[in-house]
Amino acid sequence: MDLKSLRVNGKRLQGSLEEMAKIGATPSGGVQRLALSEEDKRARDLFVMWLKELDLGIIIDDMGNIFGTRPGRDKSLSAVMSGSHMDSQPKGGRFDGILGVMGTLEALRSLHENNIETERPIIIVNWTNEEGSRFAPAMVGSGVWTGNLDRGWACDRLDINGNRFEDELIRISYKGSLPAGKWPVHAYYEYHIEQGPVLEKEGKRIGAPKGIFALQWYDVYLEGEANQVGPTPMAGRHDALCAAAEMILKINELPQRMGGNMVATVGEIQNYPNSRNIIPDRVHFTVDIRSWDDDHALKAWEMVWRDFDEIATRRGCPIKIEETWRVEHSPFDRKLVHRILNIAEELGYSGLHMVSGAGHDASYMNRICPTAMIFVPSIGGRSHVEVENTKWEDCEAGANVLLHAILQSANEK
Ligand code: HGY
Ligand code: MN
Ligand code: MN
Repeated sequence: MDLKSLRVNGKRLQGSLEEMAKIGATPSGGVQRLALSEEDKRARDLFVMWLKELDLGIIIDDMGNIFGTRPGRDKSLSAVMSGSHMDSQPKGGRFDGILGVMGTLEALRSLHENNIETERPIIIVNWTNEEGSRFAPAMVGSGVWTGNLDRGWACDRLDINGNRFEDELIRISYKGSLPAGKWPVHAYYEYHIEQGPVLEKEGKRIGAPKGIFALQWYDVYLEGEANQVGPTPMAGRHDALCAAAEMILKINELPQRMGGNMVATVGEIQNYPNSRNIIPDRVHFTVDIRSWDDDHALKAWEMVWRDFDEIATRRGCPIKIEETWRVEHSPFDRKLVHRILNIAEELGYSGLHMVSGAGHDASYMNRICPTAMIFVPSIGGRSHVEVENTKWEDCEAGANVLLHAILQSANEK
């Protein structure tokens, strides 16, 4: 068969995505498939069933990462890997992460039904807890597998209800016996929605990010003094929520103060005791700072930390800060990035060289092997929301680019 004419089955890909979107479906058309939840388990079970239909070897490691292995003609050659994640945000979309897993599955289904053998083995992967929403930080499965996160530390991570990561993994029966740890990888591709407005604005169908921003996550804890709101004068209060409010605005102003290509967000906050007639005495909030330039992001944090210290002192609210996660920026493999742009052109799709502001498991894979990503447009640039959407024809186009990128890498010596 002329491999160049090979294409995925767009309808079958759509069917798989629609099937997965039923798992954890929310009333407004999104999904809730939090890492290691019942919904995550059901998606994993369905994924493993689909892998078995393709006679793939199944590996589940002790971080719950699921691998499907397809042998190549030359067993001595290292594998080409491709995949993403199936866990979602609390009110997430039907494409984030799952598109990359289903896109790789569709590529493997296309190879399988056409009896196409490759020189190299091909491995599909579903990484555990990419989102980091239930269990911070993000990318825990790939982080441990690539040796960038400590297994014990990861296993002890707690969700907001005090559930422990490893206990939840055992509860959903996805703690495999094989210790998560990297093996030689020839190339890693991750297919993903852009999660931003650029491709749609530029009218391009395929994005080839040159890399991913540096990501920094901090957890800030403030202590104040609770009291009855009525008799307590304003002067002398130690209101933890007011201290947090000043700090949150400092985060929002940070990119403008720092200049350059940066974003900074406070996305999560807990306020205690959270009663309308008690002055708050404990607040926890998260900080997410991203920039293409690692030093720029670090300098930003140093500057805003000084502001926090001044606010905490002035308001008499002792502060504790944890650096929860830091991933340096990832410049992807230039050869693979250009391969993706060339394939897009050969297949008649417009392409765009860009950057990724969203974090992906590819950040960690990029540290151990040549890595590149394939993006398709997010309608309205929206993601991590229930209205997240991508045109089916774009899903199919991205999967075709992925299929040929995998094929080219799997047939090179
Ligand atoms: O945070 C991110 O960008 C990804 O969704 N984990
Ligand atoms: Mn994702
Ligand atoms: Mn995400």
